[in-house]
Parts: sequence; structure tokens; C-alpha cells
Amino acid sequence: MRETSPTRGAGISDQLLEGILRGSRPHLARAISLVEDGAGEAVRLLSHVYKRRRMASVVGVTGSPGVGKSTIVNGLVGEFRSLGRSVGVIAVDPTSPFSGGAILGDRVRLRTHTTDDMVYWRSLATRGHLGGLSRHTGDVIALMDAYGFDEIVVETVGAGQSEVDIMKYAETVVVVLAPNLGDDVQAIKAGILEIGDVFCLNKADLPGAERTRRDIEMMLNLREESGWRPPIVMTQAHTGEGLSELVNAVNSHREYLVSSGLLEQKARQSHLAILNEYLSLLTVEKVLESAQVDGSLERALKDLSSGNSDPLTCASELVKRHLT
Ligand SMILES: Nc1nc2c(ncn2[C@@H]2O[C@H](COP(=O)(O)OP(=O)(O)OP(=O)(O)O)[C@@H](O)[C@H]2O)c(=O)[nH]1
Ligand SMILES: [Mg+2]
Repeated sequence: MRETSPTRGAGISDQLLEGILRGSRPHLARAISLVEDGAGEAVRLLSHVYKRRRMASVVGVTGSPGVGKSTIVNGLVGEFRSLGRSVGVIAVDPTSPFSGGAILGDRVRLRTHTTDDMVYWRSLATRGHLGGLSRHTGDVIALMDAYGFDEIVVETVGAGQSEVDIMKYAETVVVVLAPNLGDDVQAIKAGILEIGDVFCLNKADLPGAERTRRDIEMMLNLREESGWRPPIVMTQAHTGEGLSELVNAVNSHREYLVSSGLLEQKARQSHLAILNEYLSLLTVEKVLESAQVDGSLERALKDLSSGNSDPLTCASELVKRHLT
């Protein structure tokens, strides 16, 4: 049966919610666009969606540009499908602050499984949001979860420190590395080591793979002891080699989270992150709005340009004035 598209106008959030819960793809697509556009109806929709979460497993895939993240995500989709699990994929694209368009306009999009009903791909633009994730990532995960995907895979822009963001939403973070990338060793040192639950050494067909594996191993030895020792899985994502081992490693980590009780802690972390996003959004909006009305914003801007005050003082005065 052909699925009808949601119509415009009043009651759109109710229509979309109903469609999503019934598993309608066009409704899910429309809802994600609504959320991305920051439309007013999105707020109402999300308030219902967050109550209808089914708790899909969320896997984050992160790493430097070009290490093979998309190829791996593509392979993971295939592996999950062979286990009978449905998959929603979110790929976060970097957006140029100048053009508003994707920087990597000519990037190869690896999307097989496009005719598979149980797989859905969606790109989100970061739109200048600090960090490698779109501001809406948490909301889109909630939408895909309410829709009923068993697995949600998020590929993030590999942009150094910002990769840390993915931790807020993913239960399992796969850090992808490739042999002989001097930068990667730097990245490991810069904190990426702490965020990996599973390390994937991709492009294992290239020379130097074994040495890089030992480097990662050594750095993992320096990591603080915990109940989970992140495995290093060697893959050749372009041929599919090692991908089932990668899925096994992800599943083992999941089992560990459940048996150790850490899963609950992760959920709290993710709720806190989303709450944080909304708190910042709402408080900034409120302060700016009322500061505009009573002229205190204008005064602050004047003080700044005349050098009579500094941004930190101005901001705390505005917060004191308008938030209490
Ligand atoms: N030799 C080799 N090449 C690979 C392997 N996996 C992926 N590639 C190639 O590496 C290139 C980059 O792969 P992508 O999957 O686009 O990498 P990415 O990390 O998603 O890239 P960005 O999203 O642009 O950061 C492509 O040409 C792939 O075909 C591998 O295991 N070995
Ligand atoms: Mg990619």
C-alpha cells in the first residue's frame, strides 16, 4: 500500500506522532525536517515523542576524516540486518559557517540497503553548532527510537575534541582509526582515548596496521582501569573483513553495560545532555528577549563598545536582571 504523506496545517504534530508510532516512513522524514527547522510544531511533537521512547541501542561511530567511518557504518547496517535488526542511521555533516552548505559537497555517500524497509538514512547538518553533532541529534534519536528502530547508528564529523559530544547520546562509542596517521596518535592523546568503548583499526590492509595496533594497545594500557577493557578490532571495511567481529565487540560492550548497571547511568547522562541543550536555548532566549524590551541589551552593547564593561560582567548582570 502506498503511504500517504502528512498534510500541512493544524494538527500536524498529532498527525506526525500517529504516523511515526505506526511506522510510516514519510511521517518520520517530515518530523525530522520539522525538528531540524526548529519549527514551533516540533516542540509539541517532541514532547509526545520523548514519552514514547522504546529504547533503541545507540552506537556512535567517530574518527578523523577519511578513516572509513561511512564504509564501516554501511557494513554495520548489513551486519545488524543479518541479525534481523532494523537500523536508523544519522550522519552528521559539517556545515560551512559561510555558505551554510555542506563542506564536503562531493563526498561519496555510501548508502546501500536503500530499498530495505528496515533501514533509514538521514543526514543532519551541524549548522554551526559547536561540536561535531547537530544540535538536534538527541531529538532525532528520540524520533527514530519512537518509530521503533532496534539500532540507531550515528556517524559524527571527526573533528578532534568535538567528537566527545557523541558520548552524550551513544551507549557504545566506536572510535575508528587507520594505520600510520600521525594525527590519530595526537587525537588519541587529546582525549579520544577516553571516549572509545571499542576501537576499530580500519584499513588494516595498509602497511603499518600492526604497528598502529600496538600503539593503540599501549595507550589503552595507560587508561584508567575500569570494568571494561576496550577491544581493538582490525577491519577492512571496503571488503567487509572484520565487520562481524566489530558487531560482536559492540554487542559485548552492551552486555557489559547491562550487567554492570552502567546502562542506566548512560541514560541519565544522555537526559542531562538534552536537558542542558534546552536549558541553554530557553535561558538565552528569555534573557535576550526581556533585555531587548527594557533596553538593557542596548546599554550592555554600548558599555562593551565604549570599553566600560566586559562581556562576562555584562552577561552576568543580564542574567541576574532577567532570570531571577
Ligand atoms: N584501503 C582501504 N580503504 C578503505 C577502507 N575502508 C574505507 N576505505 C576507503 O576510504 C575512503 C574514505 O572512506 P569513508 O567511509 O568515506 O570515510 P569517512 O571516515 O566516512 O570520511 P568522512 O565522512 O569524509 O570523514 C573511501 O575511499 C573508502 O573506500 C579499508 O579498509 N581499506
Ligand atoms: Mg563519512
